[in-house]
Amino acid sequence: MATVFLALGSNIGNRDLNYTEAVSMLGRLENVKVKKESSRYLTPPAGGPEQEDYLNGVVKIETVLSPQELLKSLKKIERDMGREEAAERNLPRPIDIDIALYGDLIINSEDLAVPHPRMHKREFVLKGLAEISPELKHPILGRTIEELYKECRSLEQ
Ligand code: PH2
Ligand code: MG
Ligand code: MG
Repeated sequence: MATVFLALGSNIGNRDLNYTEAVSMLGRLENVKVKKESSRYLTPPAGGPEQEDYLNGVVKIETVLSPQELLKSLKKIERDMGREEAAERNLPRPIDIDIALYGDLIINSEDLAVPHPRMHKREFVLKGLAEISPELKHPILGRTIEELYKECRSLEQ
């Protein structure tokens, strides 16, 4: 059984409703248990064209699915919720579900990088993670989420 932290974001349509729907779809996945949810917060878009603010947050799950199996299920939820195959990165979307951390696994395959390669620089991921699990250590950087969050915040000010 692995503990996994998912970073969610919505910036099209009714963002809160999209987010709620995604969490309930996660909960209906076989072999996935939703354990905890951070608060949800609005954040300005990082990268990409001009677009709406994102509603972001973090969800902690437990699963026996492998990282690849989990990724497949997450992509299916994104598609089922109307996300289209994008030619470009960082386009607006009804829901984005990224694997931020999968236990302390380090994965660098063609379609999946875990820990999420930019999570330690993204306040919109660290904020939710710090709420749920401040003591958790980043498996590559060896630093706690709380440290990374504080550093990220101080760099932005
Ligand atoms: N996701 C992105 C790109 N930019 N900006 C914010 N604020 N929130 C996101 O979830 C986000 C983003 C790519 O997945
Ligand atoms: Mg993303
Ligand atoms: Mg994604």
